[in-house]
Amino acid sequence: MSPGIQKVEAVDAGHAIRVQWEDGRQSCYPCVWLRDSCQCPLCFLPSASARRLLLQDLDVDITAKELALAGRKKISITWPDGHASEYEAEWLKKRCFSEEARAEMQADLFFPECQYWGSDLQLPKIPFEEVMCNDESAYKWLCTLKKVGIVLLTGAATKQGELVKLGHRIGFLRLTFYGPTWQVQDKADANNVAYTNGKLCFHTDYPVLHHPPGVQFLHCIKQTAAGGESEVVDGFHVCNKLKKQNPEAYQILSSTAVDYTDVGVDYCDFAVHCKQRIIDIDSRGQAVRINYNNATRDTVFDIPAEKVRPFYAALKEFHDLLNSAEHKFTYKLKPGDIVTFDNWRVLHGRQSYPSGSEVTRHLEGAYADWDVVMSRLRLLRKRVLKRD
Ligand code: OGA
Ligand code: NM2
Ligand code: ZN
Ligand code: ZN
Repeated sequence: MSPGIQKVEAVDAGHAIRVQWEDGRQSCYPCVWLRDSCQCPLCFLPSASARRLLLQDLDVDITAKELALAGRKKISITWPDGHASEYEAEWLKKRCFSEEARAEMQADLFFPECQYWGSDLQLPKIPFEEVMCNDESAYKWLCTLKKVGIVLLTGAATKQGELVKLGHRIGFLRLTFYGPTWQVQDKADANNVAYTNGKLCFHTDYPVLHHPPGVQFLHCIKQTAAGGESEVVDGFHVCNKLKKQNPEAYQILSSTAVDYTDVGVDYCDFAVHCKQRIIDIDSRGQAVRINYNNATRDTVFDIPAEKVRPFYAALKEFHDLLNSAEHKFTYKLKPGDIVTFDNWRVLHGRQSYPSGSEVTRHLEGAYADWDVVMSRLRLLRKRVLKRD
């Protein structure tokens, strides 16, 4: 329950109002924002939770003509053209513009909590069946996936189709040129290095797409006796280390646009090209997405010749940190395991395994977008914690 309102008054030459709360705090709201956020049926469509008001009808310099407090829980504003707006105390409190209140709201919306890990990772595990039929378990799964970046679901059937079910559980899967789901096996004339028996160094999937898949699922249907171990590393944790230890390498990898290419046929024919920085950073220089697959990094390299060697030197530094014993976690998938991980954060790889005439190893893979996963996470939280 938010506190009641003690007093409202106009400030900033009428361009804003100040609310005095009963707990002694105060909040300021610009009039242009208040008018823009009017919740009346003319300005807002509740069935879509969306604004109907058009920007052309908004006066940036608007001031309130009349201001009234209705019983401590609501304020009413009459605008110069006679339009009337009402705002609930609780609604206003959540939208307070103070740095503290904004940080709280952003944390509530985006689940920013992040637990870094290295070789000491305690791989979180949840039974597949629980995630499928129990909302608390599904909530725990997605919360942990967001926070830790990796969760192992156990006990799925050892046949294709389990990831389609998981896709329905969250909403829908991300279709790519490799199909709605895809089969990781040693294939003749492989159209991707993943479809061989070779070692895969740490990579994120699909940096050749401008919006790489945010979440990846790998379902182990069959596992080889020798080799085929999985490796994962916390890319954000390693980026923090690189930034400290070698700021120049970090600067190069977070600013150089690298060409990626993927050409072939699978779900349909494709010729995909893209430029990505290997380390995408936010305005504070913090890594927010790793875009790195050495296999699809193009031989076309759109930088001046003198910058090429420094780039490779920086990439080697990153590679060495990723592969240091301190940072990487090794495990082996068992049939029925589904590893789910943040493909923007966690780099993954596998050891090579012997080739043969029969299929000795088979993973089914699929992708989802973070928007879809986060949407399900918010809805599950609402239901599990009975919030609104
Ligand atoms: C892939 C991949 C891992 C594995 O298909 O992109 O990383 O264990 N596979 O085969
Ligand atoms: N597969 C596994 O970036 C990549 O090419 C990742 C994608 C073939 C769907 C591999
Ligand atoms: Zn209105
Ligand atoms: Zn991969």
